Amino acid sequence: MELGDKVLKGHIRSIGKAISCIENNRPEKEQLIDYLYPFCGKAEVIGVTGSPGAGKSTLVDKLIKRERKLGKKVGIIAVDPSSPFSGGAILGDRLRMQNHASDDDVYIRSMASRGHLGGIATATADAIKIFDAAGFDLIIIETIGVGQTEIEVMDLADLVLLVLVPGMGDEIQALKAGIMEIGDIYVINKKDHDGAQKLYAEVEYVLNINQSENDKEKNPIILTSANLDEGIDDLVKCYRDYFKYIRCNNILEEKRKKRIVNEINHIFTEKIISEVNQFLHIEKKINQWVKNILHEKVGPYTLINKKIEQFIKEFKEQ
Ligand SMILES: Nc1nc2c(ncn2[C@@H]2O[C@H](COP(=O)(O)OP(=O)(O)O)[C@@H](O)[C@H]2O)c(=O)[nH]1
Ligand SMILES: [Mg+2]
Repeated sequence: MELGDKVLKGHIRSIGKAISCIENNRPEKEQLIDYLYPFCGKAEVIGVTGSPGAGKSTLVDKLIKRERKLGKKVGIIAVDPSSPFSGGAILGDRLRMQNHASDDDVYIRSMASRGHLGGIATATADAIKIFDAAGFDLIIIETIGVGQTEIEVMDLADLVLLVLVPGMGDEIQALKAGIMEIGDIYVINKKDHDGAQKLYAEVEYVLNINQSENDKEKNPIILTSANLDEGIDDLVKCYRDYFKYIRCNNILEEKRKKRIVNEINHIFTEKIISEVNQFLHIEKKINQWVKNILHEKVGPYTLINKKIEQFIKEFKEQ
């Protein structure tokens, strides 16, 4: 497979082409992903999430710098679930990461929500495989905001940095709303702003009350000033240690297994639904069903159960 082979060689334009192929859900997508699959599993995946303006892109830029010094190839996927196009926010991100524009071992790709059949999380999962097979050592996924889709996207990472900043007010709301739980390492950025220490204490407090007595490994909290390049070495050391810890304790293995379960569920559900839709010609029938429910007051459960029964009967007779 020509495109697949070029991706395996790390050919940048082919990586771009391969990602476009999954974004547009081209027919050759499945073959491409499965061709690359045996070469996946080596890359480490870090997720970076937090409110817009928290400094995620600035931070990622500094992380790229550190990883490049160690000779690592770094791929960045900027995911914007809220926007149908790769718009302004992502352009800004590119600007903040432009220090690496001429470096062939850094590749930044943005993905918007437009037209992803199985959802943007599935498309991101495939993009990760492309980077992985192409020999990128580290893949960083940055989401634009924090919401349900972002949480799904963060499930794809081996380790998640949750970036919080003082004075935004919504941070403590986020802690309460359970968004906190998606973080493995808590980064309090803009430590040059007032309130950073106070936020540190609050985060520590919330983490303490949420952790059980026997939870030995605490989630680290790191203070940074991304634009001043402060605290970044601490952060890098912290996630390196964290990777070691999750590798040794089988946590990484379990995370990856859970991810495969999600992936199977996603692909399976999507395919079954599409098969059933085709077999039943649901598109053609749905108006009649609406009439049944609206005018004849047939309950939706009764109607759908009856249709499924019919479907199974017809299917068996086939
Ligand atoms: N004062 C201060 N500003 C920062 C810091 N980190 C980032 N910024 C600024 O915050 C703004 C938003 O940063 P950006 O990286 O785009 O945030 P993102 O939306 O989370 O990706 C930019 O103007 C950055 O220069 C920091 O540690 N301290
Ligand atoms: Mg950003």
